[in-house]
Amino acid sequence: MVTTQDYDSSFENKWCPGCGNFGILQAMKNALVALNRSPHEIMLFSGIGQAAKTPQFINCNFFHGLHGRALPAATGAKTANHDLTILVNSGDGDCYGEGGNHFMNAIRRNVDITLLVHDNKVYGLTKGQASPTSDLHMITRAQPHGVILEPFNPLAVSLALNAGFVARGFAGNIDHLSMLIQEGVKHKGFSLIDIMQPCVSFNHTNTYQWYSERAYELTPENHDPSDYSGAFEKAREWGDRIPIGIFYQTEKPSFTDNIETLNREPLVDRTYDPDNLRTLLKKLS
Ligand SMILES: Cc1ncc(C[n+]2csc(CCOP(=O)(O)OP(=O)(O)O)c2C)c(N)n1
Ligand code: SF4
Repeated sequence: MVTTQDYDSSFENKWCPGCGNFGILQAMKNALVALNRSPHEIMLFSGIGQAAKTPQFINCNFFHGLHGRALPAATGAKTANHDLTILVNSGDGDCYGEGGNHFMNAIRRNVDITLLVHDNKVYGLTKGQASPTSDLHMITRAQPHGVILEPFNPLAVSLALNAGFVARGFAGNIDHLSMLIQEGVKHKGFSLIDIMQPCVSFNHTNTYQWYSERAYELTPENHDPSDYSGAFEKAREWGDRIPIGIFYQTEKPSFTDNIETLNREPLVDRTYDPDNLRTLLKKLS
């Protein structure tokens, strides 16, 4: 029987007290326990940033790579060992800015991984510059006259790219977020969970109170997750009311299903005969 203690790590945590990342960390642990997955079955990937430090605080396999580059590394690992349950922790800057190209192409490949974007709408680690999801006119230390760029809408973009699982959670609603993570992990194919994450040090607009006053849950009464057009409508809703939950879900073959040589036992479990490689290299020389 797996417990949350199995996932406790001994690394010292330096996140600011009250940071939304703590809620996401707890929701992840709760979800993995509810799924009854053991730490050795899980691998986490991240790039750079406060969000990207998350894998250090969970006791399981992890790979901490370059800024914006978690998804290609995760794709490689899933390709080599599709028995692993892979989750990616990324910031809004890391994923939609520096890693924007990888974000789009991971969706197109439909790699069977769960992407958690800790969306605090600022660059937290580098002390509060605007990020791709910062709201228009938001004032930051580096944008004292307000942000002049239109915000990136990750849910609408992933829907446009035909992502099979598109969801939004809130770091202040741990049980709901844990449910979303469980559904994302169970979904076969790429899953995006964009998470509203208060940054108590550098984002004084989108606070816990601000989100709590606006967030409402998608339920079977107000939304059907198989309704593609309805999902777009919900993805564009941002203001006095902000939906959280599963916006869209549809199953289709994943990246490893689509490649015949990968569509059996994982590559890591296969035996390797160096003579085959020598023969191939001879043929090519
Ligand atoms: C290629 C590259 N560009 C810029 C940086 C500097 N840098 C490190 S963390 C960071 C911001 C991270 O913000 P975000 O991804 O939103 O995560 P958060 O810290 O808010 O969780 C930046 C710009 C870097 N390390 N590498
Ligand atoms: S700067 Fe913001 S994102 Fe980083 S640990 Fe502090 S509250 Fe969290």
